[in-house]
Amino acid sequence: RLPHRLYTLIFPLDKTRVLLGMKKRGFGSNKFNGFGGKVEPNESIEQGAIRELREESGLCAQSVDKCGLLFFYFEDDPVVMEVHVFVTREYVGDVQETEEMRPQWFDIHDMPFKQMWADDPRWWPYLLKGQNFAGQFWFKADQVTITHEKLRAL
Ligand code: 6U4
Ligand code: NA
Ligand code: NA
Repeated sequence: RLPHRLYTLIFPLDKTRVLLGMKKRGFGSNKFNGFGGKVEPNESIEQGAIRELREESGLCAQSVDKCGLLFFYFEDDPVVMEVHVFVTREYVGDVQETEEMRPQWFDIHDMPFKQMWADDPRWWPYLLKGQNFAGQFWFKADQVTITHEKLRAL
């Protein structure tokens, strides 16, 4: 079994919109995405999602809902990214730009998929329907091309 590394990915929602962040540096830079990062050794996965959201957007989530589990394989990297996906509808605080992310609200039905990871349009419909999902995506080293995928509702 390949080594896995734990990550979170969290999407703040209101009635019609989702808050995404333009990633300004590091892995996935110049893409819009939810907020998230590596889970630290001293925290639960849920705590990691809440912490990353606060660090990257300024929002403090008061509750989160698990919605998906994604595994990403890159042809040049033996470490599998295990990404736990959440939504939150209850949060306080003011949205602020950070060193890592420039936040922007988008209509949930008009997503900037051309500027997002290539897997996102595949599972976003499940998230919108409130249908939990699990997926595996195999990427080429270019981090753009998906060579193989498995995706199902849970
Ligand atoms: P550092 O700079 O080490 O603190 P950290 O914020 O912990 O980084 P980061 O930002 O590199 O971690 O985490 C990657 C983020 O990108 C996680 O939220 C998961 C997300 N992600 C990675 N591959 C993805 C993909 N194919 N599709 C997607 N999100 C992905 O939608
Ligand atoms: Na991050
Ligand atoms: Na981090």
